[in-house]
Amino acid sequence: QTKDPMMQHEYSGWENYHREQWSWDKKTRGTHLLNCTGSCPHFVYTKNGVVMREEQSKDIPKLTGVPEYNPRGCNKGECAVDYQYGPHRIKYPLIRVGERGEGKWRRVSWDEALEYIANGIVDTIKEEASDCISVFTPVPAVAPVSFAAGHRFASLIGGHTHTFFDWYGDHPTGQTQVQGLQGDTCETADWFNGRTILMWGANSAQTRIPDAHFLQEAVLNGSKMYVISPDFNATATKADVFVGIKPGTDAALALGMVNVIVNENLHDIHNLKEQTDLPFLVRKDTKMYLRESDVVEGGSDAKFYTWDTKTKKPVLMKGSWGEEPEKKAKLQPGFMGRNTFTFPDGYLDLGDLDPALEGTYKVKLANGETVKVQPVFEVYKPKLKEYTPEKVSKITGVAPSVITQMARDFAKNKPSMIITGGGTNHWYWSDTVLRTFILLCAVTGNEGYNGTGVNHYVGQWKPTPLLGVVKLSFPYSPKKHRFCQTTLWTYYHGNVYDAMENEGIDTAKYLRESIESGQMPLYPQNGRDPKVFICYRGNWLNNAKGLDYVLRNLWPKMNLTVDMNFRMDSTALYSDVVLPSAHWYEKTDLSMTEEHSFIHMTEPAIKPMWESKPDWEIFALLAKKVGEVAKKKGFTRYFDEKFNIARDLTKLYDLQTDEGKLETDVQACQFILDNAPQTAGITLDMIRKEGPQRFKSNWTSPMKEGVPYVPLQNFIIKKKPWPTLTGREQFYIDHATFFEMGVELPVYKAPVDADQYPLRFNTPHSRYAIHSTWKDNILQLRLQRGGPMCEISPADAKARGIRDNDWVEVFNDHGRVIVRCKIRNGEQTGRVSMHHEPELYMDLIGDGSSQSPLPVRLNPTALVGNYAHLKFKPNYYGPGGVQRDARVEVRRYTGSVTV
Ligand code: MGD
Ligand code: MD1
Ligand code: SF4
Repeated sequence: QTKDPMMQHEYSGWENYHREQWSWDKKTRGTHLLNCTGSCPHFVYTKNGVVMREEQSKDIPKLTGVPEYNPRGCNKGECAVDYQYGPHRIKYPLIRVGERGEGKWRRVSWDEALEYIANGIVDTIKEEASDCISVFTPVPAVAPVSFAAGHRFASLIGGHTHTFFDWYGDHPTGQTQVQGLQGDTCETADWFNGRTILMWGANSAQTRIPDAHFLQEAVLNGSKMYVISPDFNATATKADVFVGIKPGTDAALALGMVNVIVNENLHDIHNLKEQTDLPFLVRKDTKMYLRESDVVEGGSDAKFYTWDTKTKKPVLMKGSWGEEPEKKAKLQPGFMGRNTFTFPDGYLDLGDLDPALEGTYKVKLANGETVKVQPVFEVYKPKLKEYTPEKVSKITGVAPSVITQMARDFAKNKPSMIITGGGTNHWYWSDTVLRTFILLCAVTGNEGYNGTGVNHYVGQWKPTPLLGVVKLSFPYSPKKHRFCQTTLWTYYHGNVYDAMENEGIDTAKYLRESIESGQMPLYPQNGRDPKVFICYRGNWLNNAKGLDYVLRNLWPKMNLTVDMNFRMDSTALYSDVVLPSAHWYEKTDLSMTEEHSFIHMTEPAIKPMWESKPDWEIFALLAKKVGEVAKKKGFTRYFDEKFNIARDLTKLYDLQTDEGKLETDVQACQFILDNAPQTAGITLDMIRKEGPQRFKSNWTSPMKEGVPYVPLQNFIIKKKPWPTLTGREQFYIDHATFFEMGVELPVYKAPVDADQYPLRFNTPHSRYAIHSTWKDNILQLRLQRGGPMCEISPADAKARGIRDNDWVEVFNDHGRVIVRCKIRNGEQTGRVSMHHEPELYMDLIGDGSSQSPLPVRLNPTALVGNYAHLKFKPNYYGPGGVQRDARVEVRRYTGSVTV
């Protein structure tokens, strides 16, 4: 027997090196505060004041009957510490000395930098107006305290802040149209409960890394997963069936499935009658809903009828917009079109009523006229009949047998769910796509129960304790705050050419109507230009569609651009002043996501490095400096007529910190927890000691102990009205713009072909970066080709004489970007994808990013703001950033590049 020669060895000196690596003198809580949808709790280990490593905390409480969330993390998060110590770190305040984007800086003191910014702010208020000042900072679910810092500041000076959920293309516009909600989804543990799972336009194995295991576990447990995507993506490798669809044709596929389901009588008639507007009557003469005001003198124009098959009479449906709950709703939650939660349970119950879904009836109007009316379903039937599997197959490229099988599985092998993502949500007509997905669920009764629903995880959009975040962000109330709709702002001030005339759509006309009638807000008002732009926690120039228009037309309008960051990203590079922000392991903040139902925190493992400071502190210091500069300039007070507020800049610091009660980020965290019912009773200390805490309540369903959260139970199970015009899931929208666009009902609209180029341009999310973050991380770069690239099919490459790894130019009339080319078998012919795009600072050629060939395209349906639940509220309704509807050409690039 051989003896281990090392047995007797005493570890000392260098041999102890690795063992020492695994020891620490401090362990703190940490997470990564960016829009990755993960929100993974970590522990951070520190020794002698140096952060050694991070590791998943593995202490999310377990739910019952489903696999656990632990451990949660991804390849990027485990490199977070690199941004503390890496070469990217911004160490000191900087003021630009060269041209914007040139990268020439002067190191300055905090005092000088703040004075520079404060001068710009005070001069702008004095010479222009406070609404010329913009603050862009996204996603309150991630770091709500940092988020609130800039919103609070903007609120107090009368500036405006930007929407982001819509601008990022993440807002589920179709869900707001049908359900009157900003959105709500099941937490990902519930994926395990789906028996039929349609992974539709999302690539969870790559973009929901901490949660992808639930899908594989579901499949192992007998569930059937379809992956519907044009490319054979990472998630498709785990699918039972891969459905290779033509880009942008998903609505046709969904309607083909509905067609099969209805033809085979697999539809859930009770659900349609009780929960949807499909039995509501529509006038044949005007195509408008039959309203009480049509039938009764002095009747409401927001109460609607159905045809009762028992009494053979039109009967008013309960719960519509024209009805007030007995107990009046005090609060209007930001995620709902109206507050219907104070209606009693069971309000939508049909009782003896049997609404007709089909037929044509006659109704006598108040003016004595008799008109023909039909239920919405009857109006819809001829359209639905067009979507035969054979016809849909021609549009989508999916075989009729697959469409039929998928439809049967979805209707019969229940519970069934759709998981959807950017692949279907980033299109011009993504609203109609989502309406068809919701229809599929409503038609089969797959909503409101575990394992069901259309689940949309595009963006980390859900700050569950919303009230606390709102109170911290808007001290005068959100009603006294200027919210700027970012897509519209960029389109308008960037003077973007969208080429939509080629599609017969006059965007300018709809835009003018929307702005002039106050349906969508445009800031600054009174024809002024934006002058000051403060950006932090977001890389606006990297996520800006229409980048070339932005740099050419919008950016030069700014007298002052400021970025606060711990790394030099594209926006920082093009700024006048850059302020060093503390890293996630150097400050206190909270984190949450729609992907799970827990709140947790990050806290300082070490003090902010170099001269960096937490965002909360930076805005407090800026508030103080603005007060000082205002005094020096003798301009301290102004009257904000819009909100009737007398503003005094010398009081700004006291207001920003609420007289010292909100001086630190720790106080601000606790303020949020204390001021929302979902987190009442939870303290920061509890999170620190016990780990992530489950929300006490939630948005559209109750929380049940041990059970994964699913949304919509207040409507489906408790039968309260939906927050829409009709009080139901509303598929018919009788608004002029919807008629003009031909989308009063959910139909298939072909992707936009306004650009006369052969290839569709797809810009999905990368496995090796979270948006622009980590694109520059050496370890992530080593896991791939090491730089920006696009991917095309072998056939497209061959046709263009392109070899693997060639430099290519991806271009159209809007702009170009130059990257290397990867030839990928899994890519569909006719499309080019770019997962890894260059940032402006990567400077390969010196111009362009993936946003250069993408104009900003506003869909007129999202400019509507005068239709009951379709109205502007920040991140609730407004035009989205359309980033898939562009066509490009790719050709070899033979000029010189700097690598
Ligand atoms: P994408 O990656 O844009 O969306 O991530 P996802 O929701 O997964 O696209 C998903 C798939 O849809 C791709 O395979 C794409 O080719 C396909 N697709 C494209 N066009 C179509 C189409 O017309 N029809 C169908 N059916 N499929 C199509 C985005 C999500 O990821 C978001 S929004 C955020 S905020 C997070 N970002 C992020 C990240 O940047 N990096 C990583 N690693 N994870 C992330 N998670 C989140
Ligand atoms: P964002 O994140 O927020 O700028 O971009 C998100 C955006 O890309 C999103 S969510 C979507 S879905 C979108 N997708 C998309 C697409 O698929 N295709 C196309 N063509 N366009 C698209 N457009 C949008 P990013 O890039 O990670 O930048 C975050 C920056 O914030 C810094 N940072 C911090 N800064 C401060 N002050 N404090 C912090 O705590 C902090 N944490 C991160 C970070 O360094 C980075 O520069
Ligand atoms: Fe961090 Fe997000 Fe990755 Fe989770 S998914 S480890 S929070 S970067």
